[in-house]
Amino acid sequence: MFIHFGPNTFTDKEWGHGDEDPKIFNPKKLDARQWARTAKAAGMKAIIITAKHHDGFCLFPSKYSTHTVRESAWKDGKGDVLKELSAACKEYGLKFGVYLSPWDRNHPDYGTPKYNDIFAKTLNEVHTQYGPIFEQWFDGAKGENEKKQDYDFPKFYEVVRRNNPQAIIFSDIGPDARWMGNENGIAGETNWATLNTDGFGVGADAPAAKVLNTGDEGGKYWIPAEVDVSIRPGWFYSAATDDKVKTLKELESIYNTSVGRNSNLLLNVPVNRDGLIHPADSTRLMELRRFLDAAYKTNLAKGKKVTTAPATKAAVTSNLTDGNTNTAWTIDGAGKGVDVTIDLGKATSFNRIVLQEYIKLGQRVKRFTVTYWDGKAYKSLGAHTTIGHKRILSFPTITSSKIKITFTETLGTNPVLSEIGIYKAPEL
Ligand code: FUL
Ligand code: CA
Repeated sequence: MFIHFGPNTFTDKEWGHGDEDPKIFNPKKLDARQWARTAKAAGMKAIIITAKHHDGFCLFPSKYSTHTVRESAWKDGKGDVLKELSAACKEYGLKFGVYLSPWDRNHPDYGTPKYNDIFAKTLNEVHTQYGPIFEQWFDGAKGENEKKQDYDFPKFYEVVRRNNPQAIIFSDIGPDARWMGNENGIAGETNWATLNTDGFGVGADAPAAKVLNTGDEGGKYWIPAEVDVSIRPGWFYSAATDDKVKTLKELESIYNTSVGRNSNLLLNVPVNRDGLIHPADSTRLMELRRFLDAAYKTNLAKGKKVTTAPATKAAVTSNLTDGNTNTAWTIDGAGKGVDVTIDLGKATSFNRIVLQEYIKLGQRVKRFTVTYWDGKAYKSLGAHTTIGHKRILSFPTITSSKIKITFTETLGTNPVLSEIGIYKAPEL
């Protein structure tokens, strides 16, 4: 879960100017355990919070700023949101991550060479006091006609690597996870986990959004996409959007275009002025959880017979439907025109097919088609492109006893798949 929270929550702004009175920050009922409990119940694995957004306000009492919780009215300046949230994440078995915006509209040194050092020190505070931190989120945004600042990203990365070597570093271009190019939750139908980043930077220097959306086929670096999107129209809470929380149908669609397109989903659920997640959001999250549990409870392909043409050994083909992502199937050659047929044994209704590459060996499938046996002939379920870690195909319910996946092109090497699942999700 992504959480946007700060002075903007109290001013109904998306981008604060940095000159807001810090006293306005006063979430009297703040309960980080409620956030963690909600995230956990929704099935999420981690929380990433805006430790510092563009307005420069720090949700922790940073030594390097005078615009922090310490200067706020909350808990008479003695509060520390990061401390409470990192403890709550530990309690609920969630990973804890932080967003720090390099663009800072409050700090007096922003726009001078001194700022890079200040930012590195601020990062260091966060990474030494609130860890372990599983992901460092660097935002690439900056308004027009703002002060110029050349960021020293190598210096920032060094702080993260030194303190939390396991942490994923996210920015427009990684180095570990990349922005997916839009804020609507829609990764490319073609989505390579690889990207060419030599000569590129974050923000204005990033590759075109279209490229971030699809990755680069055969790209030099492994930088999978992460999909950040808000459950509301804005990133920050506003009472004006209480009735605009995305519907279950919209959220399921986002799930399919993010998780189902070789990405991780980072769904933003903003905290309100009380310091709580609003019931409109938590209710929707629970609906989504219930839906996903129902949709993916029964894998109709599990244990079902698989044949391939050309043939592969039964012991290997059965790996495709054993429900275990650590066992895989492959076939010699470039995988052109290889058919994989799953025999369900009887006419069965379904509306989702989930394909997974054995991602430890990279991403290889470039094109594949899906057909299903309607009792007389094979009918098309479309021609598709990449698979990656997970590809979800969603379509109106059909009834069939057999599906056939045909690999039509790979990156010049054998396809390696760990699972093919078939499901019947509730209709929305
Ligand atoms: C953007 C920011 O400008 C938004 O305010 C928000 O934080 C979003 C996740 O990233 O670049
Ligand atoms: Ca398997």
